[in-house]
Amino acid sequence: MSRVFSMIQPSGRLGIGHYLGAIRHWEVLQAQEHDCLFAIANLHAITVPQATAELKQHSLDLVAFYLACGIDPEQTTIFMQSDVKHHAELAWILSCITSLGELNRMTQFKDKSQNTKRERIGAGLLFYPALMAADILLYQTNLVPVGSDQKQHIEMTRDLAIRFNQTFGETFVVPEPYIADTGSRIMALGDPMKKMSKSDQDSNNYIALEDSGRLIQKKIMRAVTDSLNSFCYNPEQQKGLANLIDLYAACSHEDVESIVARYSGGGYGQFKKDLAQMVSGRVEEIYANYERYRRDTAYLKEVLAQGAINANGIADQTLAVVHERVGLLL
Ligand code: AQP
Repeated sequence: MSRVFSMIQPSGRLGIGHYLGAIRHWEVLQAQEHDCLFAIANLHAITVPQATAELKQHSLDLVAFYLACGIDPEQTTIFMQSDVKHHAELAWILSCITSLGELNRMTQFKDKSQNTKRERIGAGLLFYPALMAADILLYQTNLVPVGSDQKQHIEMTRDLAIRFNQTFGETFVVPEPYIADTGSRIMALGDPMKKMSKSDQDSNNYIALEDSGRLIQKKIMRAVTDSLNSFCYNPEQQKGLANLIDLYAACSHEDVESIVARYSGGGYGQFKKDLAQMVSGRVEEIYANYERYRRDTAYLKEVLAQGAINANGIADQTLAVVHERVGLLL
């Protein structure tokens, strides 16, 4: 049985990208009876400014969405990152064996800091990958199911685990990324050059799991394609269409070739209509479950309390070994 760990930031409204890139794989791994831990990454969320009340709301929303997507607290540990203090402590220890050069090379850091003056960029944003490495290594994780944007961070986590083990003695399991072939990078509907993100200022760029069927239909019908009017999968020249085909493939579990074979020869309109219907069907199903769970705040807090007990139990053991290895104990 492998240990599986992943998390999502409560930094906005959850979108179809998070579901297809991450959560639906969590459910599959849970069904395969792996030992799964899925967290709410609230310490990561504050690497960029968050409004206090919204952060609290989004954190509970996310728990309800995990449950709505089929993550079962009877089988899986669901917890709030800040409820396990060891994340911050291990992040500090790992940051001491991380170079500034490595941190500066991270593309997520470059993307998120590019429009901010250097003196105003929070150090937490730069140290994000050290915290992420701590999150994963604390639980002796074997597999990390994520979207492809997180690949570089997982590689750095592996490097840090290997470096720590070589310096201080065998301590951490070196984790493997689990990145699916389809749906691991859903792009913005209005700008297929950038990833679909929950913090996008333009809500037409993403499909939120809270969007109504009508709104989803409107967004997909307006999604950027091209004027070639040739239905084929060509991510180089027809990025917008390729993104919608990826979305279709991930939602339907169908391969790209058979989707292209079905729609080739026709325009994009019917394809977009069918895609909208499929996406809205899945989103509405999740949202109906979500509403049911979200009404019961006491239950959500109970799930988190139990999750914190389980997670702290594992984290205690790892951190005790880390202290011993580094020499933080007398
Ligand atoms: N567009 C996407 N396609 C596929 N997978 C995605 N993920 C995020 N966006 C897509 C995956 O979802 C998991 C959780 O992501 P996160 O919220 O912790 O961080 P993020 O990747 O930075 O997501 P956002 O929406 O872009 O957040 P903001 O806007 O707050 O920065 C990860 O596994 C991620 O790969």
